[in-house]
Amino acid sequence: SVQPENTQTPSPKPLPPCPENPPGLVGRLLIEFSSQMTMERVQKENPNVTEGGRYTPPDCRPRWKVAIIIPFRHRENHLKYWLHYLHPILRRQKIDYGIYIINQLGEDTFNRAKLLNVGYTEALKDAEYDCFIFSDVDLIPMDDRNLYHCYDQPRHFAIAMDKFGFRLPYAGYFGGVSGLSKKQFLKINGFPNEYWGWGGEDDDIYNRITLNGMKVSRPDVRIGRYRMIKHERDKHNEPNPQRFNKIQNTKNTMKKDGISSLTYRLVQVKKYPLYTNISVEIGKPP
Ligand code: UD2
Ligand code: MN
Repeated sequence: SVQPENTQTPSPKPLPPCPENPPGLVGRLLIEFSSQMTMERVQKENPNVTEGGRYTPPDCRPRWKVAIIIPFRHRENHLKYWLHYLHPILRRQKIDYGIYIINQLGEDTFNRAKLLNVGYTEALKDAEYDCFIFSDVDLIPMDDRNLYHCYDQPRHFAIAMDKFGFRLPYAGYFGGVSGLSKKQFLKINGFPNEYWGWGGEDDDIYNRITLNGMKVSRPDVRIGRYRMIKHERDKHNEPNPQRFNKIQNTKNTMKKDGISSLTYRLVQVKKYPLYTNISVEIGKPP
């Protein structure tokens, strides 16, 4: 008689958890912006990234599912460098991640923190992320030991930037690149929506963290080094004259202004090979 064929597919071998210190890291990196960059080149360099800028390590079970959120308008050239440098770094770090570019439509005043709230919301519609890293499009880490995942406390990654002489500019500085777990983000009601124009929103976020009984965690100063691509102040992102007043009032404003009060109009979600672009209308200052 004929043996019935075994049609069951064998269940895949469970992968080991990804190592806490990934062995493929290289440490200090050479970062420069003088050679010209094209998206075609960056795509060729990163064949393992899947549509929408998603990646998961093939050989281990990642500890975090990380959404990387980038506030954006008219910075296409910076984005190419960011993708060129970050995809390989994140791959070596053995992180499960997705890249989300949050593009503010129109020419009204820029609002970085509100775009970051939009990114949090939209990324969660795409996958079950438990960690959110918020990065300027022009900031490149100079050391891949600066691990892009979440920590026991809200994380500030960009602590030693070239433009500040590789030092923290002040103790409560939280700008550039930061990361919060979903739980930490919700605990502070997300970020403020009411900072239009340049400045202050990062200090408000710092206040939210400390006022909610958390403290900021940071890498070693030799590792948390960054280069910022040199740029002029953008149009429609003038310094916000209200910022000094507003950061005095975080305690009163944070409960009502945040992820709980976020409104916006989603116009388009488009998955490119190396990132997901989310175009939104977020209104204008009152
Ligand atoms: C600093 C902080 C930044 C933020 C900002 C004040 C550093 C390195 N970063 O950045 O985190 O707190 O001050 O708001 O100190 N953007 C666009 N298009 C625009 C305007 C801004 O894409 O027209 C995005 C882009 O991702 C940019 C980010 O917003 O990197 C911050 O704006 P910036 O680079 O002009 O401000 P900067 O370098 O002073
Ligand atoms: Mn910048």
